[in-house]
Amino acid sequence: MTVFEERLQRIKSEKERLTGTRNEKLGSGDGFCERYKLPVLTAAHVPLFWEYDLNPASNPYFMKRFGINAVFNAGAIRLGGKYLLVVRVEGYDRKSFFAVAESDTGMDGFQFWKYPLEMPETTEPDVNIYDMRLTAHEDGWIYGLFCTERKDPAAAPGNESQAVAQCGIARTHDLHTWERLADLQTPSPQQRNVVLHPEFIDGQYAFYTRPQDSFIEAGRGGGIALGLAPCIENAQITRETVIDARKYHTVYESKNGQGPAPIKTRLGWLHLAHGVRHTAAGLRYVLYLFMTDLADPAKVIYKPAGYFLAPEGIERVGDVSNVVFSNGWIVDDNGAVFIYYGSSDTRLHVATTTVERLLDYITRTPPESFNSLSSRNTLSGLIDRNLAFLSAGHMESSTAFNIPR
Ligand code: M1P
Repeated sequence: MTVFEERLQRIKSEKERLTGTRNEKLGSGDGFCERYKLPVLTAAHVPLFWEYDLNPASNPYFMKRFGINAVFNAGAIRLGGKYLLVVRVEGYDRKSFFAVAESDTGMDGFQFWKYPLEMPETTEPDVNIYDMRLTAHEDGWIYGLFCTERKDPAAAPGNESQAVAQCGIARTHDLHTWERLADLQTPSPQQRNVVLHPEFIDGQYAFYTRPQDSFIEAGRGGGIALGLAPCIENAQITRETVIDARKYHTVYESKNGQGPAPIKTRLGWLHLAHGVRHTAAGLRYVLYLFMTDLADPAKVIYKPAGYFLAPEGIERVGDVSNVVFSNGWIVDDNGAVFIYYGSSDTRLHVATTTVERLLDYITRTPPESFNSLSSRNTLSGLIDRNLAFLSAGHMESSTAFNIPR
């Protein structure tokens, strides 16, 4: 057997095993959602015919000719009975592009479409594009908003890192054919994590933005803001109102960003977001939830303290370690929710829950109290109520809970 034949056979069967493996729920967790043993997509899931030249004459060693480094942060939508993800795929060359993967279950069996997605450009070509948020808007289009990154024209000579991030906008009906619109204009010098609200507000298109001073740091900016634009074709926001600000000593102290488009529920708009804080080991990204008023989407009405989902186990390690990031979720007709999240800018996972469970979480988890004493008192309140409940004989025997005297 030639090197080509041996490697082809081995890699082919590894891929078949990977895509054919069913996912399994992990242990009891915290009750907010179920997490799964396997990522739903990794770099190893891309089709063989993307990375390898299949002709033994031009690829005798069966080498990769276009290596894929990572597959992560995905926009998500349910369409034609399928769970569809618009995934951020990053090559060995560091460039990201989008590719659609579909599954019948939403938890496993994701298969990439034949070609990566072809995103048209504006007159100012993108250098790097990533993190698409999909919104099925009430105007009838499906919008994909994403980050478009270009070198900062104001960068000093020799500075090859200074970049400008802005919000690219494209629309489609089927995820196959895309119409690119002008990039969003806002008063902020940088924009990432921009998301289109699914309904008009005051007859205008509504965007969640993240005003930001520089490419990485929020600077004087930061916080999740809401801004309105009269049209989408040349969308321009003149005022960004911060609705969920950064705050000292919280999990979103350094910066935060809207995740996918919010879900409309009977109690309010349910938002998933990421919060970032500095640690001695670098930045730590976690996911949190908050809810805004149906009548006034700029008003936060519930916001549990702390994180909803933080990186665990293997999720903590990758190209940018200690990161979970979500820009896609799907709600089924039966209220099941599929949350897709990237870990450490390397792979993509799913967590499942239901709208009712999230409403319970958001309304019954204590809000942030901003200092240790109040936090300790919140916990004491729960202990008091539990002990009173047990001593009233509502549960078998308090000894079963190992309560010290
Ligand atoms: O590397 C972590 C994340 O960093 C960015 O998010 P933010 O703008 O909030 O810092 C994005 O590049 C995101 O893709 C990435 O996962």
